[in-house]
Order: sequence, then structure tokens, then C-alpha cells
Amino acid sequence: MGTLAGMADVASRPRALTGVAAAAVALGVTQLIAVLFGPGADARTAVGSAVIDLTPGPVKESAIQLFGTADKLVLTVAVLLVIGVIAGVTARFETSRVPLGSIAIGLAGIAGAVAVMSRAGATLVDVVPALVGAACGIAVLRFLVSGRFTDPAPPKPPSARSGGTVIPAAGPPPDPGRRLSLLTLGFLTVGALTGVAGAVLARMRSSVAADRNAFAAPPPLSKAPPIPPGVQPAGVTLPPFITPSADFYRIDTALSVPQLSREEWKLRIHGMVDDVVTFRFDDLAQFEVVEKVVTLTCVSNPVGGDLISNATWTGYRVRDLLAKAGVRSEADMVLSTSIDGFTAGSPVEAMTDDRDSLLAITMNGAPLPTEHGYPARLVVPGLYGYVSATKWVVDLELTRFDRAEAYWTRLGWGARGPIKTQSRIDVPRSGQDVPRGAVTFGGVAWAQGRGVKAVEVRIDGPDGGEGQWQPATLGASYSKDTWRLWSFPWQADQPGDHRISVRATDDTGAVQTSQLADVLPDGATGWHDVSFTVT
Ligand SMILES: Nc1nc2c(c(=O)[nH]1)N[C@H]1C(S)=C(S)[C@@H](COP(=O)(O)O)O[C@H]1N2
Ligand SMILES: [Mo]
Repeated sequence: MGTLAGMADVASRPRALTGVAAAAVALGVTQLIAVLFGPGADARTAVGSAVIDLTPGPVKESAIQLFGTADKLVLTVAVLLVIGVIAGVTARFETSRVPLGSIAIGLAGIAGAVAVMSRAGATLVDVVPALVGAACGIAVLRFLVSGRFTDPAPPKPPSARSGGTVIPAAGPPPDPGRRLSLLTLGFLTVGALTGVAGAVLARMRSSVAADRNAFAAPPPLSKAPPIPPGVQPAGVTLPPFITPSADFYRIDTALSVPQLSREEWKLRIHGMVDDVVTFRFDDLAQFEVVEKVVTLTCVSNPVGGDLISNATWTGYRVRDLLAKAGVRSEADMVLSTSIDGFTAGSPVEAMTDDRDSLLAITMNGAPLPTEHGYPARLVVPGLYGYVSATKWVVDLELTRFDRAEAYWTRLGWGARGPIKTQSRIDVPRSGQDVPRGAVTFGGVAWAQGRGVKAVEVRIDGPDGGEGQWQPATLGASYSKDTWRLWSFPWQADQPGDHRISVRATDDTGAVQTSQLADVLPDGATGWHDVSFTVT
């Protein structure tokens, strides 16, 4: 019996692979045909987005924590793995009576079509690629399991008339298993190639790179104060005060970066306003261009995390835009929406007071990178990104907190997200060996909206003895809306394991709390500490 089961297993293993090959063809064809239909028909993005939307909030949260900016790659690989496993398993049970594998591919095609239809702005023809792809996948599977080449015409039985002599066939006997493997491999390759070609072509077709390159942004009339060199502490390698755009953290729910040209972009302001207004990109020229340096922070940043970056932005005051519409007094929330359906709810005063919240159009002297919201995004000093920093923003609705819920608030996050006072140690790194002698430690501290007044450091010794809080040396303060870099010169003369802790004090005099809080629902708290060894 064991032998029989073993033989069945071996026989069905190539079967599983035929399922994977069929699924690959289905996915590849879908991806390639979608190029003809435009971004709305991109089933890959639609399915991924549906998975993101259907994933429970805490799971999404852990994924961001665990994978950071690679979360989308992980999601893609995970979805492909799941599809591969399902295709492989069901293909093993594919028979002409009960075509389980074909049914699975068909259902997957329908699921893809449903995902496509659920996207904002989808039309009925957008489902064509997913359905055609599924049909191709089924055809491949039926062909591969048809047995047309696994059971080639049986060799002629030796004829009695030939005198009883069996003439041995010239050359090696046909090897149906090998032909099947080659065919399967061929279809796998076809699937992979069409998939890659489709992804590349779709990208080329929809890319706004040319539009972005051609954009000569208007210079700011109101310039940000110059950045004093003293913002960067000496003697220690810290993140630069201004984060280069390529290093700027990126967090969003967009599985493929929205490609929105200036020509296509529009901003509609409506809801509790006197007049509904819609600005085209060129209409923005009537407003004053303002430059500001603002540190953005993600609410999902754990204590010691790096989901924080600082950039120079130019754009238009949201206040000036809202004034054209006339905000009615009953409104207390600006609900901003992106082209891909993300929403954020910000207090009206955050958009209208003298912090000068921006509809930003440049970042560090260049048009916004597409991943950071080209052609226009919101930048709101003092609030976490999830309640304010909508990228690819196309809609501002004046509404009320007791009426509207934004994307993350619906998933259990705080409706209001003021940034909490936090500080981080960048040097030393956890577990680092520090040679005996003079050394300079350092890091960053932030309390956007209030400003950082002081940073203190405590170093505990190898004997378990708790050190004293000592003032760190502060880099020059730029503004209350930007982070502050700090350094701490120290004499490392006691060999062994040490621990360094940091805490900041904001401009109101409030000391950063030691109380540990999770990032959910409205931002982590607690002191960052790092263990190191003096050698
Ligand atoms: N359209 C859109 N805008 C968005 C988000 C999003 O998912 N979609 N995420 C927000 C969050 S949670 C943060 S922290 C900031 C991050 O901005 P960045 O990617 O430019 O750093 O963007 C905000 N704006
Ligand atoms: Mo965020």
C-alpha cells in the first residue's frame, strides 16, 4: 500500500506543477491584456488592494511594523504563493468529471473581476483581462492533463506474422513524463514572460515621469528661513537634518503608485462650504507659493523606529484654497481623499491656522516624487500622516468628526492624531561595540507643533547601576515643526555592557513620558534605549 501511495504521489507531483503553470499563464495573460485596457483593469493591483482592504487593522499594523516599506513586496509574494499552492493542490484533483483545478482557476478569475469592479472608477470592460486570463489558464490546464502526450499511441504489439521475432525499437523509448515536464516548463515561462511584459508595458503606458520631468515648479514667494549649519551636530554620524527624497520614509496603501498627470489632476472642495469650487492645476497659479520645512511622522512608528523624515516643501496654503470655497462654521473636519480612495480627516483649524498647512507640489526642490504624491499632496505640521498628509489628493470635503470617518479611523485608529513628543538614539546602534575612550553618541528628537527644548541622556553601567539624566548637546533649533538632532560626548572608560536611554522635553516644558504605549490607536510612547558594549 505504501508503495502504491508513493507511486500515486510521484505521479501527481507533475500534476501539481501543471496547475502552477496554468495559473502562471492565467496571471500573465491577464497582466498583458490589461495593458490595452488601462490602469483600471490592472487585476494585480485590484486584488492586492482588496487584500489590503480586507485585512484586519491589527494585522495590517503588524505587517507595517514587520516589513516596513517592503510590505507591498511581501504582500505580492504572499498572494502569488497562495495562488500557486491553490492551483497546485486543486490541479492534482483535476479530472474530466470533476475539473477541480479548472474550477479553481475560473473562480479566481471571477474573484479578480470582482476586485477590479470594486475599485473606484471601474467600468465593466475592465473585467475582460481577468476573465480572458482565467480562460487561457483553464485551457492550459485541460491541455496538460488531457493525457494526449502522456499516453502516446501504444507501441504496436509484436505481430505473430513477423515470425515471432520482436524487433526492438530504434532509439530510446518515448518518455511522456519528460515531454510533460518540458511543456509545463514552457507554459510556466510563457506565464512569467507575459506577466513581466504586461507589468513593464503598463508602467510605461501610464507613467507620469515625463509630465513630472516637464514640470517647472513656480518659485516660492514666501521662502523658508535658511537652515543654519548648526542643525547638524558635529562629531557623530546622524541622519541629515533634511532627508534626501530618495531616503524619505514612505507609507501608503497604494499597491501601485498612482500616476496622475497635472492635466488630469483636479481638486474639488465641497461639503459645508458656501460655494463648491474645483481647481485645475493651472488654477493654483492665483495663490501665493509658500516654502516650509516640515518633519512628517507616521503613527505606526514604534519607539526607536525610522518612520520619520524631514523635507523642504513648497506649495499653496490650504487656508487660501479653502477661503475661495468659504468654510461654514459648523464644519470641524477636512476630509481629504486621494485619487486611489485613501481618506484622512483633519481638524479644520489645522488646515486654517498659522501653521500654514500646505497643498505641496515640490519636495526638496523638485516636483513631488510620484511615490510621495505627485502632482499634489497635503503637508500638515504637527499631525501624524494618517490623519493629514494625503498624497495624490483630489478632494477636500468640509464635514464633521461626528459624521465622517477616515480610512484608518474606521479601522480603530484615533480620529485625531497630534504627534507625540519622542526621541531616538541613532548612535550607538543596538549591540554595537564601543572602543574605550572618547565617543560621541547622538540621535533625533521631535515634538512637531511644540518644538524640542531639551534632550537628556542616561547611561546605565555594567554593574546594573542606573546612571543620571544628563543634558545632551542640541543641534540648532530650526522650527517647532521640525525634528531636532542631538549629540552626547561621553568618556567610555568602564568596559562591559551598558545601556543608553533618551528623553526629550518639548517647548511647553512637558517631559516625554516613560509610559509605554503601542502605536495603536494614536502613536507609541516610551523611552528609547539601546544596549552596547565598551570593549
Ligand atoms: N493617498 C495616500 N496618502 C497617504 C497615505 C496613503 O495610504 N494613501 N498614507 C498616509 C500616511 S499613514 C503617512 S505616514 C504619510 C506618509 O507620507 P510619505 O509616504 O510621503 O512619507 O502619507 C499619508 N498619506
Ligand atoms: Mo502613517
